[in-house]
Amino acid sequence: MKIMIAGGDGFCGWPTSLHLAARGHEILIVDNLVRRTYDEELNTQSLTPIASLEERVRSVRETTPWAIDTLIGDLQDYDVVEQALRSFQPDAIVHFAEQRSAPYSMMDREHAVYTQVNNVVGTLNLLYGIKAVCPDAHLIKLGTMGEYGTPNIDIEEGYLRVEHNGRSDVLPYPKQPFSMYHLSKVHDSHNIMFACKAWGLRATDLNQGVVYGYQTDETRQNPLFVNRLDYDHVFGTVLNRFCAQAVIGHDLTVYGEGGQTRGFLEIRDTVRCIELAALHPADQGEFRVFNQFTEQFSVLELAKRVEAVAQSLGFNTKIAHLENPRVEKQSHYYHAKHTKLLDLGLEPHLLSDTMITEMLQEAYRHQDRIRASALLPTITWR
Ligand code: NAD
Ligand code: USQ
Repeated sequence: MKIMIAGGDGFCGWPTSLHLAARGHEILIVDNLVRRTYDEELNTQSLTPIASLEERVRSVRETTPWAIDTLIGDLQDYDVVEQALRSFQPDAIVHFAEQRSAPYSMMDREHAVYTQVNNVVGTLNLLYGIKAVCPDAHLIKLGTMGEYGTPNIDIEEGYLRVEHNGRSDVLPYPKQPFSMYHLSKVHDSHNIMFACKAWGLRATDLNQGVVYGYQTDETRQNPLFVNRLDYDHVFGTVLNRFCAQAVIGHDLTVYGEGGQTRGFLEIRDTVRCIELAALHPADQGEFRVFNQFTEQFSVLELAKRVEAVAQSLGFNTKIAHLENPRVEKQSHYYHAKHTKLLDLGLEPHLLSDTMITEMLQEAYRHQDRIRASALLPTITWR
């Protein structure tokens, strides 16, 4: 297949590009490299030293038979989107290219507006571009489990059967997102659903949980293929942050009670889920929703897992309960369905002590790159 990967220089996009290219698909990465400029803005960097996109792709060409091409451009610019679609004529478009940090979106008005404009306009341009150029192509869009929030009933995969005043219907599952960023994903979902209904496009919204880990079989093959690993309070996701904190003797930063429960998955399952969605496209006119995670944990459970493994390796690790900078329920019911990707053949890599050990060892190897002052949260929701 010809697969365009918007956001292919990012944390999920780069290993997905490698994974799909290694399976014989022809890849076009479209990315404006803005993730690298957020690092400059925030005075932080990936825990792992990463090559430039140019170096990454050059070394792919020099050392593998894989087909990866690049186009540096912004999805907010419709001409870029249309040019990419016209020249490449993709069978599938995987859309990762958004500002994805909840704290970044909550910094101030400017960052909230930037996040929502970047994400909503980029997705709208893609929808109009697909309609104009390749209406049969399958849009695989990264949504997020945080679109649903934490309702006191089971979370379904996208849709809920509702009985009301003696009638019943299957309706989009109610959305109660956690941040201005998560809201941008809700807006995207509505726009994509409308485009499928009105223009007959085909799309899969992958409501992904929190991703941990960073290596896949392909990123391990060459030091220039290594993936980024964020540990800072703005872009680091919780388990990856805990591993970085443990190796420099920083307390594990549990926000509030730590009863916040989320769906999680390892990056190796992210790339496989995208592949499964691409191999089994949505029907023409269908807006399909999968919940993309493999296990659910509370934040405190994760902190205890990391604490135990880190202590067994000789680190003096402790858990600290910080005042929660976010507005979220800290103790709540959480049960989200996630069977559709398993039905397509996903074989999950569940969180193991071996995995946590590897993460701690890797963080220890690069501990000189950890800036301790980037660990404590300074952005509040209030
Ligand atoms: P990331 O920030 O590492 O990667 C996003 C990439 O998109 C970056 O390379 C960035 O330069 C590019 N980009 C952003 N805006 C762009 C634009 N307007 N035009 C072109 N390129 C643009 O993020 P990630 O962690 O790889 O996340 C990828 C997607 O998956 C996001 O949509 C995110 O919401 C979703 N997601 C991520 C996680 C997670 O834990 N990382 C979990 C659930 C969902
Ligand atoms: N948390 C802590 N301590 C920390 C960091 C986070 O207790 O040091 C808590 C947060 O308060 C939250 C939970 O851990 O309750 C998850 O936070 P996170 O920063 O790991 O993840 P989140 O902000 O939800 O965002 C990440 C990605 C985002 C993606 C989302 C999936 O950055 O792109 O959409 O995970 S989900 O959470 O399912 O919506």
